[in-house]
Amino acid sequence: MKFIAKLDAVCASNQSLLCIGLDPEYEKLPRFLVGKYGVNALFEFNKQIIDATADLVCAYKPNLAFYEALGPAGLEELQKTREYIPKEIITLADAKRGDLENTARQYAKALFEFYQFDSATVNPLMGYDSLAPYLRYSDKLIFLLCRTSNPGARDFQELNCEGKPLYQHLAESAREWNKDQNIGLVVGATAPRELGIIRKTIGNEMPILLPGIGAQSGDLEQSVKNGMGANKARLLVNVSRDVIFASSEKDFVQAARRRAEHWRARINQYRKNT
Ligand code: NUP
Repeated sequence: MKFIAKLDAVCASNQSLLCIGLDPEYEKLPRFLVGKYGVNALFEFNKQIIDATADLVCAYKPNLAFYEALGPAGLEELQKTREYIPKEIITLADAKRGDLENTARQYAKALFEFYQFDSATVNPLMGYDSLAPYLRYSDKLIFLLCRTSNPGARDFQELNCEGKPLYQHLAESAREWNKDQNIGLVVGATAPRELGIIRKTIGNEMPILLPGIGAQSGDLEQSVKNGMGANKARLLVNVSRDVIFASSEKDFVQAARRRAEHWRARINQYRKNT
């Protein structure tokens, strides 16, 4: 199934644009879980979060850093997590890869064939040939970093190049390269104005991954308004820490579900009112 069809189906069935970031920083995991499971607490934690929220989300986004930090044992936790995510829900590897063509082919193979993620984040700085290996997977999708949520996004992404900011050039190229509907963009909720410009540039079809809600204090209302595409969707609103670390006590699962319900409801309220 093509990525876009799977995304539309799950957004409709769960009535949700919420993507939960599975970033299980080892030091922040509930102590009682680590005491019982050791390194395997990563998967145990994710499993309980997934069980409690699978009806509230359109996607889960593990950021590979939190798994790689623990070496091979962490990668096993990543694999188990990917395999545990219900098959109708989008899986997104936040890996921000970007490299030469032959190297990129191996990254794509790892993410799409070995781990079998539906999508991944990719850094487009090295240009089209560095993206081509991922684009050969016509059922998968890559989200290109375009205007990121961090303060340093201004250092390069907003530089004026031939009369337009760099992020706009990126958005124009993404649109041009998107022959198989397998490109999306990453735009931070901390930059809702730029998000509006980017949505206008790419049109309504292309999905946008929107991180920066919750811990990074992005503007949800303006971002939903400016970022939605076709069917008031095609926007994946990521929240990681604010959901998964809502509590570090025995009630962490219930607390995570409450935060996920809160974000889904707010997103849907802004969708309705736009
Ligand atoms: O621009 C970006 N900003 C961002 O926060 C691109 C990203 N991929 N992310 C990732 O989204 C970040 O690395 C982390 O995995 C997640 C945001 O987490 P939180 O701030 O909601 O906890």
